[in-house]
Amino acid sequence: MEKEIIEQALKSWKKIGEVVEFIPYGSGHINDTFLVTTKEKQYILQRINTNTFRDVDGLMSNIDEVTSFLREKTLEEGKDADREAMSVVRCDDGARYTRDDQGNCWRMLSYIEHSVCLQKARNEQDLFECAAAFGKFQYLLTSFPAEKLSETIPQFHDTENRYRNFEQAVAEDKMRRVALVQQEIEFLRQRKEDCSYMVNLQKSGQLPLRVTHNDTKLNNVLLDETTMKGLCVIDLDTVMPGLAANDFGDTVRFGANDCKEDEEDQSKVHFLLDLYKVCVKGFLQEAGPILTEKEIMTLPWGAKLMTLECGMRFLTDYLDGDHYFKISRTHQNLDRARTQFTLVRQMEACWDEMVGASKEYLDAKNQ
Ligand code: ADP
Ligand code: GN1
Ligand code: MG
Repeated sequence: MEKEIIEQALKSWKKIGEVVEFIPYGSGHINDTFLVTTKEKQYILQRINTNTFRDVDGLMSNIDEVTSFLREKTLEEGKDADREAMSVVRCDDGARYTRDDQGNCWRMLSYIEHSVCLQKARNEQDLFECAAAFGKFQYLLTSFPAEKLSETIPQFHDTENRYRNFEQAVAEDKMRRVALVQQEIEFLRQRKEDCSYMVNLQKSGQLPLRVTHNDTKLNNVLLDETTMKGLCVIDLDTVMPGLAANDFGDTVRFGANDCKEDEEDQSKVHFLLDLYKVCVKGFLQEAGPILTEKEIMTLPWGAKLMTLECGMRFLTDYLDGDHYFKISRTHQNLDRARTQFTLVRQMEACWDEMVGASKEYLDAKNQ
Protein backbone atom coordinates (compact mmCIF):
# COMPACT_ATOMS: atom_id res chain seq x y z
CA MET A 1 0.00 0.00 0.00
CA GLU A 2 1.31 3.45 -0.84
CA LYS A 3 2.87 5.45 1.93
CA GLU A 4 0.82 8.52 1.00
CA ILE A 5 -2.49 6.79 1.73
CA ILE A 6 -1.36 5.89 5.23
CA GLU A 7 0.02 9.38 5.80
CA GLN A 8 -3.30 10.84 4.74
CA ALA A 9 -5.16 8.55 7.17
CA LEU A 10 -2.85 9.57 10.00
CA LYS A 11 -3.88 13.20 9.54
CA SER A 12 -7.10 12.37 11.36
CA TRP A 13 -5.08 11.73 14.54
CA LYS A 14 -2.87 14.81 14.84
CA LYS A 15 -3.35 14.60 18.61
CA ILE A 16 -0.97 11.62 18.88
CA GLY A 17 1.91 13.92 17.96
CA GLU A 18 4.64 13.59 15.35
CA VAL A 19 4.79 10.15 13.76
CA VAL A 20 8.33 8.79 13.62
CA GLU A 21 7.49 5.69 11.55
CA PHE A 22 4.78 3.22 10.58
CA ILE A 23 5.39 -0.37 9.54
CA PRO A 24 3.16 -3.26 8.42
CA TYR A 25 2.41 -5.42 11.42
CA GLY A 26 0.99 -8.83 12.38
CA SER A 27 -0.32 -11.54 10.10
CA GLY A 28 -4.12 -11.41 10.13
CA HIS A 29 -6.06 -12.66 7.11
CA ILE A 30 -8.56 -9.79 6.97
CA ASN A 31 -7.45 -6.26 7.90
CA ASP A 32 -4.25 -4.34 7.05
CA THR A 33 -2.43 -3.54 10.25
CA PHE A 34 0.35 -1.01 10.91
CA LEU A 35 2.39 -0.24 13.98
CA VAL A 36 2.67 3.53 14.32
CA THR A 37 5.44 5.01 16.44
CA THR A 38 5.46 8.55 17.77
CA LYS A 39 8.07 10.09 20.06
CA GLU A 40 6.03 9.08 23.12
CA LYS A 41 4.06 5.99 22.26
CA GLN A 42 3.04 3.31 19.82
CA TYR A 43 -0.37 2.71 18.28
CA ILE A 44 -2.09 0.18 16.04
CA LEU A 45 -3.53 1.62 12.84
CA GLN A 46 -5.82 -0.62 10.80
CA ARG A 47 -7.42 -0.34 7.43
CA ILE A 48 -10.74 -2.06 7.96
CA ASN A 49 -11.63 -4.61 5.32
CA THR A 50 -14.90 -3.14 4.10
CA ASN A 51 -15.58 -6.04 1.76
CA THR A 52 -15.85 -8.18 4.86
CA PHE A 53 -17.36 -5.58 7.18
CA ARG A 54 -20.00 -3.58 5.33
CA ASP A 55 -21.43 -1.72 8.31
CA VAL A 56 -18.36 0.08 9.64
CA ASP A 57 -20.41 2.28 12.00
CA GLY A 58 -21.96 -0.80 13.60
CA LEU A 59 -18.59 -2.54 13.75
CA MET A 60 -16.81 0.36 15.43
CA SER A 61 -19.67 0.93 17.83
CA ASN A 62 -19.43 -2.74 18.88
CA ILE A 63 -15.69 -2.51 19.48
CA ASP A 64 -15.98 0.74 21.38
CA GLU A 65 -18.78 -0.59 23.61
CA VAL A 66 -17.05 -3.91 24.28
CA THR A 67 -13.62 -2.42 24.99
CA SER A 68 -15.14 0.18 27.33
CA PHE A 69 -17.08 -2.53 29.15
CA LEU A 70 -13.99 -4.72 29.51
CA ARG A 71 -11.98 -1.74 30.69
CA GLU A 72 -14.49 -1.15 33.49
CA LYS A 73 -14.42 -4.83 34.48
CA THR A 74 -10.62 -4.84 34.51
CA LEU A 75 -10.56 -1.75 36.73
CA GLU A 76 -13.11 -3.36 39.07
CA GLU A 77 -10.72 -6.30 39.43
CA GLY A 78 -7.99 -3.80 40.41
CA LYS A 79 -5.91 -4.59 37.33
CA ASP A 80 -3.96 -2.42 34.89
CA ALA A 81 -6.62 -1.52 32.32
CA ASP A 82 -4.10 -0.01 29.88
CA ARG A 83 -2.43 -3.39 29.50
CA GLU A 84 -5.38 -5.75 29.87
CA ALA A 85 -7.93 -3.86 27.83
CA MET A 86 -7.53 -2.39 24.40
CA SER A 87 -9.21 0.90 23.56
CA VAL A 88 -10.31 2.77 20.46
CA VAL A 89 -8.29 5.95 19.94
CA ARG A 90 -10.81 8.44 18.63
CA CYS A 91 -9.97 10.75 15.73
CA ASP A 92 -9.34 14.44 16.49
CA ASP A 93 -12.98 15.17 15.62
CA GLY A 94 -14.21 12.49 18.04
CA ALA A 95 -15.13 9.93 15.36
CA ARG A 96 -14.35 6.24 15.88
CA TYR A 97 -12.79 5.87 12.45
CA THR A 98 -11.92 7.95 9.42
CA ARG A 99 -12.56 7.52 5.71
CA ASP A 100 -9.86 8.58 3.21
CA ASP A 101 -10.33 10.01 -0.33
CA GLN A 102 -10.38 6.54 -1.79
CA GLY A 103 -13.08 5.31 0.55
CA ASN A 104 -10.77 3.26 2.81
CA CYS A 105 -11.82 3.16 6.46
CA TRP A 106 -9.16 3.48 9.15
CA ARG A 107 -9.21 3.04 12.90
CA MET A 108 -6.62 3.43 15.61
CA LEU A 109 -6.27 1.23 18.69
CA SER A 110 -4.15 1.56 21.77
CA TYR A 111 -1.00 -0.57 21.48
CA ILE A 112 -0.65 -3.13 24.24
CA GLU A 113 2.94 -2.70 25.37
CA HIS A 114 5.35 -5.46 26.37
CA SER A 115 3.16 -8.13 24.89
CA VAL A 116 3.74 -10.93 22.40
CA CYS A 117 1.47 -12.40 19.79
CA LEU A 118 2.29 -16.01 18.89
CA GLN A 119 1.43 -17.71 15.61
CA LYS A 120 1.97 -21.12 17.16
CA ALA A 121 1.92 -22.32 20.77
CA ARG A 122 5.47 -23.24 21.81
CA ASN A 123 4.25 -25.44 24.64
CA GLU A 124 1.12 -26.48 26.52
CA GLN A 125 1.23 -23.41 28.71
CA ASP A 126 0.86 -21.02 25.75
CA LEU A 127 -2.27 -22.81 24.61
CA PHE A 128 -3.64 -22.99 28.13
CA GLU A 129 -3.24 -19.22 28.41
CA CYS A 130 -5.02 -18.69 25.10
CA ALA A 131 -7.98 -20.90 26.02
CA ALA A 132 -8.18 -19.31 29.47
CA ALA A 133 -8.08 -15.80 27.99
CA PHE A 134 -11.06 -16.55 25.75
CA GLY A 135 -12.84 -18.29 28.62
CA LYS A 136 -12.32 -15.19 30.71
CA PHE A 137 -13.52 -12.99 27.86
CA GLN A 138 -16.70 -15.07 27.74
CA TYR A 139 -17.10 -14.87 31.47
CA LEU A 140 -16.60 -11.10 31.65
CA LEU A 141 -19.12 -10.48 28.89
CA THR A 142 -21.91 -12.50 30.55
CA SER A 143 -23.51 -9.30 31.74
CA PHE A 144 -22.87 -7.31 28.56
CA PRO A 145 -26.15 -6.09 27.04
CA ALA A 146 -26.23 -8.10 23.80
CA GLU A 147 -28.90 -5.87 22.28
CA LYS A 148 -26.26 -3.15 21.91
CA LEU A 149 -24.36 -5.25 19.38
CA SER A 150 -24.72 -5.15 15.61
CA GLU A 151 -24.27 -8.41 13.76
CA THR A 152 -21.07 -7.46 11.91
CA ILE A 153 -21.14 -10.51 9.63
CA PRO A 154 -24.60 -12.06 9.45
CA GLN A 155 -24.73 -15.83 9.99
CA PHE A 156 -21.01 -15.87 10.76
CA HIS A 157 -20.96 -19.29 12.46
CA ASP A 158 -24.16 -20.60 10.92
CA THR A 159 -22.45 -23.75 9.70
CA GLU A 160 -25.57 -24.90 7.87
CA ASN A 161 -25.54 -21.71 5.82
CA ARG A 162 -21.79 -22.01 5.25
CA TYR A 163 -22.53 -25.43 3.76
CA ARG A 164 -25.08 -23.91 1.36
CA ASN A 165 -22.52 -21.31 0.27
CA PHE A 166 -20.04 -24.09 -0.36
CA GLU A 167 -22.49 -26.01 -2.58
CA GLN A 168 -23.22 -22.82 -4.46
CA ALA A 169 -19.51 -22.27 -5.11
CA VAL A 170 -19.27 -25.85 -6.40
CA ALA A 171 -22.25 -25.30 -8.70
CA GLU A 172 -20.83 -22.03 -10.06
CA ASP A 173 -17.26 -23.32 -10.38
CA LYS A 174 -16.04 -19.81 -11.25
CA MET A 175 -12.37 -20.74 -11.40
CA ARG A 176 -12.78 -24.17 -13.00
CA ARG A 177 -11.25 -25.70 -9.87
CA VAL A 178 -14.00 -28.17 -8.95
CA ALA A 179 -12.29 -30.97 -10.85
CA LEU A 180 -9.20 -30.51 -8.66
CA VAL A 181 -11.03 -30.92 -5.36
CA GLN A 182 -13.37 -33.87 -5.79
CA GLN A 183 -12.10 -35.61 -2.64
CA GLU A 184 -12.60 -32.50 -0.52
CA ILE A 185 -16.11 -31.99 -1.89
CA GLU A 186 -16.98 -35.57 -1.10
CA PHE A 187 -15.53 -35.19 2.40
CA LEU A 188 -17.85 -32.27 3.09
CA ARG A 189 -20.91 -33.88 1.55
CA GLN A 190 -20.48 -36.83 3.90
CA ARG A 191 -20.67 -34.38 6.81
CA LYS A 192 -23.57 -32.25 5.62
CA GLU A 193 -25.81 -33.27 8.52
CA ASP A 194 -23.14 -32.48 11.09
CA CYS A 195 -23.25 -28.87 9.88
CA SER A 196 -26.75 -28.52 11.34
CA TYR A 197 -26.01 -30.03 14.74
CA MET A 198 -25.12 -26.95 16.81
CA VAL A 199 -27.42 -24.61 14.87
CA ASN A 200 -30.36 -26.91 15.65
CA LEU A 201 -29.50 -27.11 19.35
CA GLN A 202 -29.45 -23.34 19.49
CA LYS A 203 -32.69 -22.93 17.54
CA SER A 204 -34.50 -25.41 19.78
CA GLY A 205 -33.38 -23.54 22.87
CA GLN A 206 -31.01 -26.24 24.13
CA LEU A 207 -27.96 -23.96 23.83
CA PRO A 208 -28.05 -20.29 24.86
CA LEU A 209 -26.82 -17.44 22.70
CA ARG A 210 -24.08 -15.52 24.48
CA VAL A 211 -21.84 -12.62 23.60
CA THR A 212 -18.89 -14.38 22.01
CA HIS A 213 -15.67 -13.42 20.24
CA ASN A 214 -16.05 -15.75 17.25
CA ASP A 215 -12.42 -15.68 16.09
CA THR A 216 -10.55 -17.17 19.01
CA LYS A 217 -7.24 -18.19 17.54
CA LEU A 218 -3.95 -17.90 19.39
CA ASN A 219 -2.85 -14.86 17.40
CA ASN A 220 -5.90 -12.96 18.63
CA VAL A 221 -4.61 -13.03 22.20
CA LEU A 222 -1.65 -11.04 23.47
CA LEU A 223 0.53 -12.59 26.17
CA ASP A 224 2.64 -10.70 28.68
CA GLU A 225 6.21 -10.76 27.34
CA THR A 226 7.70 -11.47 30.78
CA THR A 227 5.26 -13.89 32.39
CA MET A 228 3.77 -15.28 29.14
CA LYS A 229 0.38 -15.15 30.84
CA GLY A 230 -2.70 -14.20 28.82
CA LEU A 231 -3.01 -10.44 28.86
CA CYS A 232 -5.53 -9.10 26.39
CA VAL A 233 -7.93 -10.45 23.78
CA ILE A 234 -7.75 -8.51 20.51
CA ASP A 235 -9.41 -8.55 17.07
CA LEU A 236 -12.91 -7.77 18.25
CA ASP A 237 -14.42 -7.37 14.78
CA THR A 238 -16.58 -10.45 15.15
CA VAL A 239 -17.86 -10.00 18.70
CA MET A 240 -21.52 -10.93 18.28
CA PRO A 241 -24.11 -13.19 19.81
CA GLY A 242 -22.88 -16.78 19.38
CA LEU A 243 -22.26 -20.13 21.04
CA ALA A 244 -19.69 -20.60 23.79
CA ALA A 245 -18.62 -23.98 22.39
CA ASN A 246 -17.73 -22.32 19.11
CA ASP A 247 -15.36 -19.92 20.86
CA PHE A 248 -13.76 -22.88 22.55
CA GLY A 249 -13.73 -24.76 19.24
CA ASP A 250 -11.84 -22.20 17.21
CA THR A 251 -9.05 -22.13 19.81
CA VAL A 252 -8.79 -25.92 19.43
CA ARG A 253 -8.86 -25.72 15.63
CA PHE A 254 -5.88 -23.39 15.51
CA GLY A 255 -3.98 -24.57 18.56
CA ALA A 256 -4.41 -28.27 19.33
CA ASN A 257 -2.09 -29.49 16.59
CA ASP A 258 1.52 -29.42 15.47
CA CYS A 259 1.13 -27.84 12.06
CA LYS A 260 0.73 -24.56 10.23
CA GLU A 261 -2.79 -23.56 9.24
CA ASP A 262 -1.76 -23.78 5.58
CA GLU A 263 0.47 -26.88 5.76
CA GLU A 264 1.11 -28.27 2.26
CA ASP A 265 2.17 -31.74 3.40
CA GLN A 266 -0.79 -33.45 5.06
CA SER A 267 1.46 -36.08 6.64
CA LYS A 268 2.67 -33.29 8.93
CA VAL A 269 -0.82 -32.53 10.25
CA HIS A 270 -1.70 -34.01 13.63
CA PHE A 271 -4.56 -33.19 15.93
CA LEU A 272 -3.14 -33.55 19.46
CA LEU A 273 -5.56 -34.90 22.04
CA ASP A 274 -3.35 -33.81 24.94
CA LEU A 275 -3.47 -30.25 23.67
CA TYR A 276 -7.23 -30.55 23.25
CA LYS A 277 -7.45 -31.41 26.95
CA VAL A 278 -5.28 -28.40 27.76
CA CYS A 279 -7.81 -26.22 25.92
CA VAL A 280 -10.66 -27.78 27.91
CA LYS A 281 -8.86 -27.03 31.18
CA GLY A 282 -7.97 -23.47 30.25
CA PHE A 283 -11.36 -22.52 28.84
CA LEU A 284 -13.37 -24.11 31.64
CA GLN A 285 -11.14 -22.73 34.37
CA GLU A 286 -12.54 -19.32 33.46
CA ALA A 287 -15.88 -19.92 31.72
CA GLY A 288 -16.85 -23.19 33.44
CA PRO A 289 -18.82 -21.55 36.26
CA ILE A 290 -21.25 -19.83 33.87
CA LEU A 291 -21.72 -22.58 31.29
CA THR A 292 -24.58 -25.08 31.27
CA GLU A 293 -23.96 -28.84 31.25
CA LYS A 294 -25.14 -28.98 27.66
CA GLU A 295 -22.64 -26.31 26.65
CA ILE A 296 -19.87 -28.23 28.32
CA MET A 297 -20.91 -31.53 26.73
CA THR A 298 -20.95 -29.91 23.28
CA LEU A 299 -17.37 -28.60 23.48
CA PRO A 300 -16.17 -31.43 21.18
CA TRP A 301 -18.81 -30.40 18.66
CA GLY A 302 -17.55 -26.81 18.82
CA ALA A 303 -14.04 -28.07 18.05
CA LYS A 304 -15.08 -30.30 15.19
CA LEU A 305 -17.54 -27.90 13.59
CA MET A 306 -15.34 -24.81 13.83
CA THR A 307 -12.60 -26.80 12.09
CA LEU A 308 -14.97 -28.22 9.49
CA GLU A 309 -16.58 -24.83 8.91
CA CYS A 310 -13.26 -23.03 8.59
CA GLY A 311 -12.03 -25.63 6.09
CA MET A 312 -15.29 -25.27 4.19
CA ARG A 313 -14.84 -21.47 4.09
CA PHE A 314 -11.26 -21.82 2.82
CA LEU A 315 -12.43 -24.27 0.14
CA THR A 316 -15.36 -22.05 -0.86
CA ASP A 317 -12.99 -19.09 -1.20
CA TYR A 318 -10.61 -21.21 -3.26
CA LEU A 319 -13.46 -22.15 -5.60
CA ASP A 320 -14.64 -18.53 -5.80
CA GLY A 321 -11.19 -17.14 -6.63
CA ASP A 322 -9.58 -16.25 -3.27
CA HIS A 323 -11.35 -12.98 -2.61
CA TYR A 324 -11.97 -13.34 1.12
CA PHE A 325 -8.85 -14.70 2.84
CA LYS A 326 -5.57 -13.00 1.97
CA ILE A 327 -3.22 -15.37 0.15
CA SER A 328 0.51 -15.16 -0.53
CA ARG A 329 0.64 -18.09 -2.96
CA THR A 330 -1.74 -19.91 -5.34
CA HIS A 331 -3.52 -22.89 -3.76
CA GLN A 332 -2.87 -21.55 -0.24
CA ASN A 333 -6.58 -21.63 0.53
CA LEU A 334 -6.76 -25.21 -0.73
CA ASP A 335 -3.90 -26.19 1.59
CA ARG A 336 -5.63 -24.40 4.42
CA ALA A 337 -8.85 -26.31 3.68
CA ARG A 338 -7.08 -29.68 3.44
CA THR A 339 -5.32 -29.10 6.74
CA GLN A 340 -8.64 -28.41 8.47
CA PHE A 341 -10.19 -31.55 6.97
CA THR A 342 -7.27 -33.71 8.11
CA LEU A 343 -7.74 -32.32 11.61
CA VAL A 344 -11.48 -33.07 11.50
CA ARG A 345 -10.80 -36.68 10.49
CA GLN A 346 -8.43 -37.09 13.41
CA MET A 347 -10.87 -35.52 15.85
CA GLU A 348 -13.48 -38.02 14.73
CA ALA A 349 -11.02 -40.82 15.45
CA CYS A 350 -10.67 -39.80 19.09
CA TRP A 351 -14.18 -38.49 19.64
CA ASP A 352 -14.88 -40.58 22.75
CA GLU A 353 -11.82 -39.21 24.51
CA MET A 354 -12.84 -35.67 23.60
CA VAL A 355 -16.29 -36.23 25.07
CA GLY A 356 -14.60 -37.87 28.07
CA ALA A 357 -12.74 -34.65 28.88
CA SER A 358 -16.05 -32.78 29.27
CA LYS A 359 -17.52 -35.61 31.36
CA GLU A 360 -14.49 -35.61 33.62
CA TYR A 361 -14.89 -31.89 34.26
CA LEU A 362 -18.59 -32.27 35.04
CA ASP A 363 -18.02 -35.29 37.30
CA ALA A 364 -15.46 -33.34 39.34
CA LYS A 365 -17.77 -30.33 39.50
CA ASN A 366 -20.80 -32.35 40.61
CA GLN A 367 -18.97 -34.29 43.29
P1 ADP B 1 -6.92 -9.30 11.58
O1 ADP B 1 -8.41 -9.18 11.66
O2 ADP B 1 -6.41 -8.98 10.23
O3 ADP B 1 -6.46 -10.61 12.10
P2 ADP B 1 -5.97 -8.16 14.11
O4 ADP B 1 -6.85 -7.15 14.78
O5 ADP B 1 -5.93 -9.51 14.67
O6 ADP B 1 -6.32 -8.15 12.54
O7 ADP B 1 -4.50 -7.53 14.13
C1 ADP B 1 -3.41 -8.14 13.42
C2 ADP B 1 -2.20 -8.26 14.36
O8 ADP B 1 -1.82 -6.97 14.87
C3 ADP B 1 -2.43 -9.11 15.60
O9 ADP B 1 -2.27 -10.49 15.33
C4 ADP B 1 -1.38 -8.55 16.57
O10 ADP B 1 -0.11 -9.07 16.26
C5 ADP B 1 -1.36 -7.07 16.22
N1 ADP B 1 -2.24 -6.25 17.09
C6 ADP B 1 -3.54 -5.95 16.84
N2 ADP B 1 -4.04 -5.16 17.81
C7 ADP B 1 -3.05 -4.94 18.70
C8 ADP B 1 -2.93 -4.16 19.91
N3 ADP B 1 -3.96 -3.45 20.37
N4 ADP B 1 -1.73 -4.17 20.55
C9 ADP B 1 -0.69 -4.87 20.07
N5 ADP B 1 -0.73 -5.60 18.92
C10 ADP B 1 -1.88 -5.64 18.25
C1 GN1 C 1 -9.86 -14.81 9.80
O1 GN1 C 1 -8.97 -11.96 10.90
P1 GN1 C 1 -8.30 -13.20 11.31
O2 GN1 C 1 -7.09 -13.56 10.52
O3 GN1 C 1 -8.05 -13.18 12.82
C2 GN1 C 1 -11.37 -14.98 9.84
C3 GN1 C 1 -11.75 -16.09 10.82
C4 GN1 C 1 -11.07 -17.40 10.42
C5 GN1 C 1 -9.56 -17.14 10.37
C6 GN1 C 1 -8.81 -18.35 9.87
C7 GN1 C 1 -13.57 -11.95 10.04
O4 GN1 C 1 -9.40 -14.38 11.06
O5 GN1 C 1 -13.15 -16.30 10.82
O6 GN1 C 1 -11.34 -18.43 11.33
O7 GN1 C 1 -9.24 -16.03 9.48
N1 GN1 C 1 -12.00 -13.73 10.25
C8 GN1 C 1 -13.06 -13.26 9.59
O8 GN1 C 1 -7.47 -18.21 10.22
O9 GN1 C 1 -13.60 -13.86 8.67
MG1 MG D 1 -6.53 -11.43 13.98
